[in-house]
Amino acid sequence: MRICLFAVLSLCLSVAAAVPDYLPPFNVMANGAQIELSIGHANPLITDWNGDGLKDLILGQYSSGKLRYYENNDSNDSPMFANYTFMQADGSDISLTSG
Ligand SMILES: [Ca+2]
Repeated sequence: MRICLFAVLSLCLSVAAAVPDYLPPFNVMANGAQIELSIGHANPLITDWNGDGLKDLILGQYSSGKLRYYENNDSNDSPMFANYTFMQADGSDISLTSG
């Protein structure tokens, strides 16, 4: 019985340890201003898109289904994003339909 109780307690502790600790919400800035979307439903992705070691921001926007690319020009601890460009494929803006 002790072994079973120990196993249950160990499982509970490991589950509690797996609970993520989130930061409070904050505004993300680009080029000195808060990033705004004309319609909400943003889908952010943080990744080093251009391979320079700095994590960039890719933001899907609901209106027109385009993908914004914000290059990080500072550091991973204190990212600084410039104005966005729309991501392209074969010379055209990528546009994803909703639904
Ligand atoms: Ca980068």
